[in-house]
Amino acid sequence: MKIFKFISISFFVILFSCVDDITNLETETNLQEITSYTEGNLTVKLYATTDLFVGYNSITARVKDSQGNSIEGDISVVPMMDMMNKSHTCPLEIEDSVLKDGEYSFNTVFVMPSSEMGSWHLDFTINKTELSVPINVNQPELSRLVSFNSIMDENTKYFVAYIDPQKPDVGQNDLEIAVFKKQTLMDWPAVTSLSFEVEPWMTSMDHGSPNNTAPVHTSKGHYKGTVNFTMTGDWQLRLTMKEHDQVCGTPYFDLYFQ
Ligand SMILES: [Cu+2]
Repeated sequence: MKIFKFISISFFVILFSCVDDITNLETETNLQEITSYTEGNLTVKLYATTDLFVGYNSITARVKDSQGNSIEGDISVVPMMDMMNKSHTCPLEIEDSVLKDGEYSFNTVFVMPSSEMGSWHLDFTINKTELSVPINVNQPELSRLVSFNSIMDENTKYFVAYIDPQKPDVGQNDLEIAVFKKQTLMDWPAVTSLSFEVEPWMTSMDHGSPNNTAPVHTSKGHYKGTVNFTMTGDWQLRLTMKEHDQVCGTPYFDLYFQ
């Protein structure tokens, strides 16, 4: 969410300095163009800080008409994956349903990579016009999403997404994760009632670190805490996830920094 705010503020500042300078927009916000898609009179360009990946992604869409004018009005988005015998969506966070200066930002957690198994598209409805933008979702080298069935209830499938630290370093780091569950193929709500324990572990040297703060729920399935790394190298961020004080899973994320 921090990134989301940063991007929104950056856009606001830049829009007043140079309305249509995409080069500037990209350099000042670290955003890169992910894809550009035109259908009929509308062009949708998608921006993010990295290529889209399996995990928590913050995406900004810019919508223009064929003359290059920014589009205003209503907008909605649904991420969809078409697979052999089914289609499904994934967790989605939207703050608004209107375009501001032709822009619309949202967060989504892609739960699978694009592959022969299935392909992703973002289905926009812009002032009643429907537009399906094909996208590519990569599997990152270090996993940023862990999914598992609850130990407590086999029918509950959780998705734990890594958000922060984006750039881990020696010392105290802000820690943020977000948790969702798969209710149906089309419904992936945030899970707000969990508690956690955290233990960073250096596997190669077999030690942990002191002074960590377990992440607690802040809002909409986001949990924040702190993590303390005592040296550079390879760390495992080990979490113990609890429902009503009963362990329901032990997701972990591998980190590496020099
Ligand atoms: Cu899929």
